[in-house]
Amino acid sequence: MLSPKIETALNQQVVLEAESSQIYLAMASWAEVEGYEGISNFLFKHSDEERMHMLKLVKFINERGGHGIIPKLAQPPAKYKGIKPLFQMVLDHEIHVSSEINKLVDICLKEKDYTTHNFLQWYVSEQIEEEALARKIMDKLKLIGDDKAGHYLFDRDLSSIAAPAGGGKEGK
Ligand code: OFO
Repeated sequence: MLSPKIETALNQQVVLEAESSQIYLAMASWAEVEGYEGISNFLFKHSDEERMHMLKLVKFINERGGHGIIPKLAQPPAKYKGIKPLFQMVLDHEIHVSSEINKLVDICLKEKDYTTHNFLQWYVSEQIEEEALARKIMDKLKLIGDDKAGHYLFDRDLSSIAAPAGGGKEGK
Protein backbone atom coordinates (compact mmCIF):
# COMPACT_ATOMS: atom_id res chain seq x y z
CA MET A 1 0.00 0.00 0.00
CA LEU A 2 1.36 3.41 -0.98
CA SER A 3 1.54 6.20 1.55
CA PRO A 4 -0.27 9.37 0.44
CA LYS A 5 3.09 11.10 0.25
CA ILE A 6 4.55 8.51 -2.14
CA GLU A 7 1.35 8.39 -4.17
CA THR A 8 1.46 12.15 -4.68
CA ALA A 9 5.14 12.06 -5.60
CA LEU A 10 4.58 9.22 -8.11
CA ASN A 11 1.66 11.10 -9.64
CA GLN A 12 3.92 14.13 -10.08
CA GLN A 13 6.27 11.87 -12.01
CA VAL A 14 3.32 10.75 -14.15
CA VAL A 15 2.89 14.41 -15.11
CA LEU A 16 6.56 14.75 -16.00
CA GLU A 17 6.61 11.60 -18.16
CA ALA A 18 3.40 12.68 -19.91
CA GLU A 19 4.90 16.13 -20.52
CA SER A 20 8.07 14.51 -21.89
CA SER A 21 6.00 12.48 -24.34
CA GLN A 22 4.07 15.58 -25.39
CA ILE A 23 7.21 17.73 -25.86
CA TYR A 24 8.98 15.07 -27.94
CA LEU A 25 5.83 14.63 -30.01
CA ALA A 26 5.78 18.37 -30.77
CA MET A 27 9.48 18.24 -31.67
CA ALA A 28 8.88 15.20 -33.92
CA SER A 29 6.10 16.96 -35.77
CA TRP A 30 8.26 20.06 -36.30
CA ALA A 31 11.16 17.94 -37.57
CA GLU A 32 8.86 16.10 -39.98
CA VAL A 33 7.50 19.34 -41.41
CA GLU A 34 11.07 20.65 -41.79
CA GLY A 35 11.99 17.56 -43.81
CA TYR A 36 14.17 15.84 -41.22
CA GLU A 37 12.83 12.34 -41.62
CA GLY A 38 15.39 10.54 -39.45
CA ILE A 39 15.15 13.06 -36.63
CA SER A 40 11.36 12.98 -36.65
CA ASN A 41 11.29 9.15 -36.58
CA PHE A 42 13.68 9.19 -33.67
CA LEU A 43 11.57 11.74 -31.78
CA PHE A 44 8.23 10.03 -32.51
CA LYS A 45 9.72 6.87 -31.07
CA HIS A 46 11.12 8.72 -28.08
CA SER A 47 7.68 10.23 -27.45
CA ASP A 48 6.12 6.73 -27.47
CA GLU A 49 8.71 5.54 -24.98
CA GLU A 50 7.95 8.39 -22.60
CA ARG A 51 4.28 7.47 -22.81
CA MET A 52 5.23 3.93 -21.80
CA HIS A 53 7.17 5.35 -18.84
CA MET A 54 4.01 7.19 -17.83
CA LEU A 55 1.82 4.08 -18.21
CA LYS A 56 4.22 1.98 -16.20
CA LEU A 57 3.91 4.46 -13.32
CA VAL A 58 0.11 4.65 -13.56
CA LYS A 59 -0.15 0.84 -13.44
CA PHE A 60 2.24 0.62 -10.50
CA ILE A 61 0.34 3.27 -8.52
CA ASN A 62 -2.96 1.46 -9.15
CA GLU A 63 -1.53 -1.96 -8.31
CA ARG A 64 -0.25 -0.61 -5.00
CA GLY A 65 -3.68 0.60 -3.92
CA GLY A 66 -3.33 4.19 -5.12
CA HIS A 67 -4.88 6.05 -8.03
CA GLY A 68 -2.82 7.03 -11.05
CA ILE A 69 -4.10 10.40 -12.17
CA ILE A 70 -3.99 11.28 -15.88
CA PRO A 71 -2.99 14.92 -16.10
CA LYS A 72 -3.98 17.80 -18.33
CA LEU A 73 -1.03 18.94 -20.41
CA ALA A 74 0.18 22.32 -21.60
CA GLN A 75 0.81 22.85 -25.30
CA PRO A 76 4.53 22.51 -26.05
CA PRO A 77 6.25 24.92 -28.46
CA ALA A 78 5.31 24.19 -32.08
CA LYS A 79 8.50 25.64 -33.57
CA TYR A 80 12.18 25.19 -32.78
CA LYS A 81 15.17 27.30 -33.71
CA GLY A 82 17.09 24.44 -35.29
CA ILE A 83 18.34 20.92 -34.72
CA LYS A 84 21.05 21.86 -32.26
CA PRO A 85 18.87 23.96 -29.92
CA LEU A 86 16.22 21.25 -30.14
CA PHE A 87 18.58 18.50 -28.98
CA GLN A 88 20.00 20.79 -26.31
CA MET A 89 16.42 21.04 -25.01
CA VAL A 90 16.16 17.24 -25.09
CA LEU A 91 19.38 16.90 -23.07
CA ASP A 92 18.34 19.58 -20.55
CA HIS A 93 14.95 17.94 -20.20
CA GLU A 94 16.43 14.50 -19.57
CA ILE A 95 18.80 15.95 -16.95
CA HIS A 96 15.76 17.49 -15.26
CA VAL A 97 13.88 14.16 -15.36
CA SER A 98 16.87 12.36 -13.83
CA SER A 99 17.01 14.83 -10.98
CA GLU A 100 13.28 14.37 -10.31
CA ILE A 101 13.70 10.57 -10.32
CA ASN A 102 16.54 10.93 -7.83
CA LYS A 103 14.32 13.05 -5.58
CA LEU A 104 11.65 10.34 -5.76
CA VAL A 105 14.17 7.67 -4.81
CA ASP A 106 15.21 9.82 -1.87
CA ILE A 107 11.60 10.22 -0.68
CA CYS A 108 11.15 6.41 -0.84
CA LEU A 109 14.20 5.86 1.34
CA LYS A 110 13.03 8.43 3.86
CA GLU A 111 9.56 6.85 3.93
CA LYS A 112 11.07 3.34 4.08
CA ASP A 113 9.05 2.30 1.01
CA TYR A 114 11.48 -0.27 -0.36
CA THR A 115 9.00 -1.71 -2.87
CA THR A 116 8.66 1.62 -4.67
CA HIS A 117 12.37 2.19 -4.26
CA ASN A 118 12.99 -1.10 -6.06
CA PHE A 119 10.46 -0.24 -8.78
CA LEU A 120 12.19 3.10 -9.40
CA GLN A 121 15.56 1.50 -10.09
CA TRP A 122 14.32 0.79 -13.62
CA TYR A 123 13.84 4.55 -14.12
CA VAL A 124 17.27 5.29 -12.67
CA SER A 125 18.96 3.03 -15.26
CA GLU A 126 16.72 4.32 -18.01
CA GLN A 127 17.73 7.91 -17.28
CA ILE A 128 21.43 7.03 -17.34
CA GLU A 129 20.96 5.65 -20.86
CA GLU A 130 18.75 8.48 -22.08
CA GLU A 131 21.10 11.16 -20.82
CA ALA A 132 24.10 9.38 -22.34
CA LEU A 133 22.36 9.16 -25.70
CA ALA A 134 21.32 12.83 -25.64
CA ARG A 135 24.93 13.80 -24.80
CA LYS A 136 26.24 11.65 -27.64
CA ILE A 137 23.87 13.38 -30.06
CA MET A 138 24.92 16.84 -28.84
CA ASP A 139 28.60 15.91 -29.27
CA LYS A 140 27.90 14.93 -32.88
CA LEU A 141 26.02 18.16 -33.52
CA LYS A 142 28.86 20.23 -32.06
CA LEU A 143 31.26 18.49 -34.46
CA ILE A 144 28.99 19.13 -37.45
CA GLY A 145 28.45 22.81 -36.63
CA ASP A 146 26.51 24.64 -39.38
CA ASP A 147 27.50 22.30 -42.19
CA LYS A 148 24.36 21.53 -44.23
CA ALA A 149 25.73 18.30 -45.67
CA GLY A 150 26.60 17.30 -42.12
CA HIS A 151 23.01 17.91 -41.04
CA TYR A 152 21.80 15.76 -43.92
CA LEU A 153 24.04 12.90 -42.84
CA PHE A 154 23.15 13.40 -39.19
CA ASP A 155 19.46 13.10 -40.07
CA ARG A 156 20.16 9.89 -41.96
CA ASP A 157 22.27 8.51 -39.10
CA LEU A 158 19.67 9.26 -36.49
CA SER A 159 17.30 6.72 -38.00
CA SER A 160 19.84 4.06 -37.22
CA ILE A 161 20.98 5.25 -33.77
CA ALA A 162 19.42 3.02 -31.18
CA ALA A 163 16.34 4.75 -29.87
CA PRO A 164 16.58 6.06 -26.33
CA ALA A 165 17.07 3.51 -23.69
CA GLY A 166 14.88 0.56 -23.45
CA GLY A 167 13.36 0.79 -26.91
CA GLY A 168 13.02 -2.94 -27.11
CA LYS A 169 13.35 -3.79 -23.45
CA GLU A 170 10.90 -5.72 -21.39
CA GLY A 171 8.65 -3.78 -19.13
CA LYS A 172 8.33 -0.72 -21.31
FE1 OFO B 1 13.26 10.27 -20.45
O1 OFO B 1 11.97 10.43 -19.16
FE2 OFO B 1 11.06 8.94 -18.99
O2 OFO B 1 11.98 8.27 -17.61
